[in-house]
Amino acid sequence: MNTIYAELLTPLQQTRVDVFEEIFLVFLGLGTLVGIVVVAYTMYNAYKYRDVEEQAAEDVDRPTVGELPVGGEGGKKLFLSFGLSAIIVVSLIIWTYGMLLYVEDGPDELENGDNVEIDVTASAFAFSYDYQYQDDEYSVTNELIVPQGEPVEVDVTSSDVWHTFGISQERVKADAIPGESDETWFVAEETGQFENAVECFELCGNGHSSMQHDMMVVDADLFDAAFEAGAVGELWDAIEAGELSVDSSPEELDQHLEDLEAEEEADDEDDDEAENDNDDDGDGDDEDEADEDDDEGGED
Ligand SMILES: [Cu+2]
Repeated sequence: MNTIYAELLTPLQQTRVDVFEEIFLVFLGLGTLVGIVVVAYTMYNAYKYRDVEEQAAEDVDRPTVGELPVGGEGGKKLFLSFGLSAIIVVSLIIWTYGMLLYVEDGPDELENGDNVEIDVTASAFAFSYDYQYQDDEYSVTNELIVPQGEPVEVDVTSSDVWHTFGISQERVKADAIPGESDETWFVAEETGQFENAVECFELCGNGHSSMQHDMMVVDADLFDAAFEAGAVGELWDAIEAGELSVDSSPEELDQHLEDLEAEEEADDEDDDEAENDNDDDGDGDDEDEADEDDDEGGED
């Protein structure tokens, strides 16, 4: 049963956002259609059976008070309307159930296990993230960075009271309960820096309203490169400082990391020089150099 759904529906759906949008549009469309039919039929009958003086009462077969309507054409109309409604409602239930099974299980890629996995631990009043990806690990607090277009698996728990981890724009919400883990997934479709995209949705204490932080969705190759280089934190800082963008290439990241290293070395050298200067008698050096310059000038 499950595989039939998967085969029928997989090409149509990728992200949670797509799924919920599709469900919303189908329900809106059908609801509008049914509404139009019902209102139009009501208007038609209101007009057809309007009160007209000239019309002889015998011409029209009106039901009278206390009489049960027998229905048009020997119950055909009744059967048709019930039948159609049943078909619409039952197919909606089956279709929506299939869609929601997909939301529960996630895309097939999640079963391969080569996707990004993040253990989220909520605590008053912050979210900490422990990434596992390509045999590497990375931990950070209040900074969520994910690759674009790749399924991300999250495993949510709490270290103190009840919280709820949520990203509205990705249609993600998972309860964070101490001692329990709540699994969910999402695929971020667009790169970008999203202000306060991650929020707590469970009133958890006096810091609850400030329990939110930014999210970055970066190019998948850039994310891989940063993870491989063990420089996810550096990537976040560089994007925040405007030195790199969410769509930068892995080469640009490499260049940035080299620049950082060079800067660090330069800083170290500066520090060494400063230490040397402190050791020397600074004033004496300066006077000597000035004298030498004067001497040279005199010779010319
Ligand atoms: Cu909260």
